[in-house]
This record gives sequence, C-alpha cells and structure tokens, in this order.
Amino acid sequence: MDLTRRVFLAQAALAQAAPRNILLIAVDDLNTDLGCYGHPLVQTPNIDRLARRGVRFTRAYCNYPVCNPSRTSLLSGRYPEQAGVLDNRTAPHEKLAGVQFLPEYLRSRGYFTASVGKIYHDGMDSPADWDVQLNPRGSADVGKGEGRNLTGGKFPYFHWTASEAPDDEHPDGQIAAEAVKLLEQKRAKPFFLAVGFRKPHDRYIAPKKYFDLYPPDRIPAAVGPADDPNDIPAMAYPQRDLKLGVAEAKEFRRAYWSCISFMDAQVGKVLDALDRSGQGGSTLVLFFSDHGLHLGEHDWWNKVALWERTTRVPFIAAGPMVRDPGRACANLVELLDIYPTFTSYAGLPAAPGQMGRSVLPALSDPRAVWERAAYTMVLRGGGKKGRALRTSRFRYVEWDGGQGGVELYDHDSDPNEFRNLADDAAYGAHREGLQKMLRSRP
Ligand SMILES: [Ca+2]
Ligand SMILES: [Ca+2]
Repeated sequence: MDLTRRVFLAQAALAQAAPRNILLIAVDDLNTDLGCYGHPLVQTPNIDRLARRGVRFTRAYCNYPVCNPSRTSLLSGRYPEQAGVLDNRTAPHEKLAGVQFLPEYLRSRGYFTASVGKIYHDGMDSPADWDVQLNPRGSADVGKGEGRNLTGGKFPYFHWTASEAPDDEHPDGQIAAEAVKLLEQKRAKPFFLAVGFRKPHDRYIAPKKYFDLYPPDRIPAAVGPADDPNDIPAMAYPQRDLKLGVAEAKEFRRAYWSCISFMDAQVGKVLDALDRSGQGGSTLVLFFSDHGLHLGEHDWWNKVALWERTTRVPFIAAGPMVRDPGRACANLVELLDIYPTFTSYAGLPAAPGQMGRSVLPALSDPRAVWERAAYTMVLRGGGKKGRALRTSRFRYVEWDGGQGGVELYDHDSDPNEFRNLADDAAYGAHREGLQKMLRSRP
C-alpha cells in the first residue's frame, strides 16, 4: 500500500474512532525537584496528582541540555547532530527543510493543533505547525517585589523576585488561562494542545505566596563533598567564573523551588479544565521538561552540562491506556521518544526519519521492560563536543572525543556522580563497552 493510501485510511480511522486527544505540558529548565520524584521539600501537589494517575518515568533524559537544540530534537524526532541545531540561534528547520515536525505532522493528518507559551524556542515555529498560537507575556508589574541579583549584577539572569503581582498577571498564569479556554471549546477534530510553561527558567520571579512555602531556614546549604570537582575534566564545565556564596546558594534554591511550586499551580488549572471538559478519558497527557538544572551540584549553577542533574528530566504520561496507575517505570527514555509516542497514540503511520520509540507499551503493560541507552551531547568552544551515554547503570562521557577528558559514573553505588571512575582499572571492561556503544551513535 502506498503512503498516500495509508495516510487516507489512517485519517478515516481517526475520524470514526473516539478522538485521541493529546495534551503536552512542556516546562522550561525543570529538573526532577518534584514531590512525586521524592524531593523532601518541594511542593508540587498538581504534578504529583498527574503522576498518581499515570506512569512516572525515572530515567528520562534530554538529548541536548539547552532550550532550542533540545526542543528542535524532540519536535523533529532527530538527534541534535542530525537536526543540525546546536545553539539557541539556529532556526529549527534550517537544516531540515521539508521535514514535518511533530505539530505539522499531526495537523496535516486531521488534528487541531494549538501552542500556548513556549513550545519551540521563542519565535522559531513554522507557520505550518499550529492552527492557534498564543504567547502571553504577563503584565509590566510582575517584577515588583522583594528580590535581588545573586551575583552583584555580573550574571543578570541570577535574579529572584518575590512578586507582589497575583498568578494571573504572570506569563505562566496567563498561559494556563489561555489553555483552559482552548480546553473549554468544542470542536469536531481531535486536538493536540501544547502548553509550554516558562518557570522555573530564570529570572526566578513568582508570586510571593510561593516563596512563603519555603522558609529560608529550611533550605539546605551544601550539596556534595568539597573535593568533588577534583576528578572532573575542565571541559565538563561551561565556565568556571560562576560562584555563589552560602547565603546566595540558599536564596537561589529557594527561588527556583518557589518558581516550581508556582508553575505546578498553573499545571493544576489546566488539568482541572481537562477534567471539567469531559475529555480526560480520551486524552494522552504528557508532562516533561526540556532539560534539568544544577543547584550547586558539582559546584555548578546552570544547565549546558552532561551530568545527571542537567540531563535527567521529569517525564510523566497519563491516559486511557494506563494500567496500574501511579507506577514508576525505570525504562530509559529520551525526549525524542515523544514524537513516535504521539503518532502511535493517534493511530497514524510513523513519521519518516524518527530516531525514538514510543513509550506507550510501558503505559499499558507494567511488564514491558526495555534496555536502551540515552544519548545527550553538548557543544563547547571551538566546535568541540561533549557526548554522553546513560545506561541503566552507568553514565559515560567523552569530551572532544576523549582528548578533553572522560567521565564514568556507576549509579549502582554512586547516584550523585561524585566519583569519576574513568581511570579505575576495575571498570576497564565497562569503559570499553560504553565507549564502543557511544561511538556507534549518530
Ligand atoms: Ca530550557
Ligand atoms: Ca567528583
């Protein structure tokens, strides 16, 4: 059967069956500091509620630890080097002319598609992607309130504000409100609604009531042994002039977590609207972040790194096929698995060139176990690359093909990646196997 005929039959099936709606909730710069991922302080009752009715993936990884390359990779279903987008300036389609990204693919096959907030890196959507695209930016007053820059102004983005403005004047409050309106509309087509929240991305601005959830005296100061950086290659750090004192470190964590709780409250508004709409039973909901963030681990305070803290992301799926809800699943997942997951749920043919695989089997069958490796890369100065593999047990990283250093961490004994075992002879066979696996990657 030729492709045109297959697409026609798939569209006909789509029109007859119960609508297979998709709600994608993307969060910017969110690590796994969430209640449902076991964080002892961070309050996220709404994301936790989604996890209770879905499946929470505990080993999900981004393919690039920066906004635009990560989002381009997952929206195209290609690894970053294949997509050719390794920075925040290159347009997603620049090297992929003619390739249908996820929204366009669903739209051209019968879906109503809508983007609210940040899905693509800002301003980089293709006109063919969306029926509706909304990007509320908040009122001018959100920056008013107590706060300060934590680096004396050296890094402008290290700024927090306990805002006096209420939720609905902030960009994320307005993004939730627009998503709620779209969920309240009746339409004949199934929908793909992509809601992209902006917090906890810097600057760390949230209404003051969320800061009040985190009394300063409860915020931890230290996060690892002082000698941790000693066995880390220099190239692993994007820069070494970013330092925070103890007071600033605690304020940074408090502000980041406050932004998470604020974002969580907005997620709750969208989930409530989905329930009220009566469409929850036929909607696949996927919650994820484009990459994680360091809060001082390994003496680092940002993203653009290849450790667990930046590459690991929350990834929660809920929908009508879930058996045994509330379960955690340790199967390895990459963000580029999202595209084939959605086309599989929609009952559509897989899009050409997809490098990921659907995670749906893990939702419908708790016994569905797979062993894969997650691949993440990052670009350093002079076009030099860092490339990392995460298997269920190890993280293996090569900087500049090994010339800039190698890292090997054993998660069975060292979940915080404190001890680099790359030069440990006892791990020689593991290192060799991982190197071979990494070098076979695109
Ligand atoms: Ca981001
Ligand atoms: Ca170390």
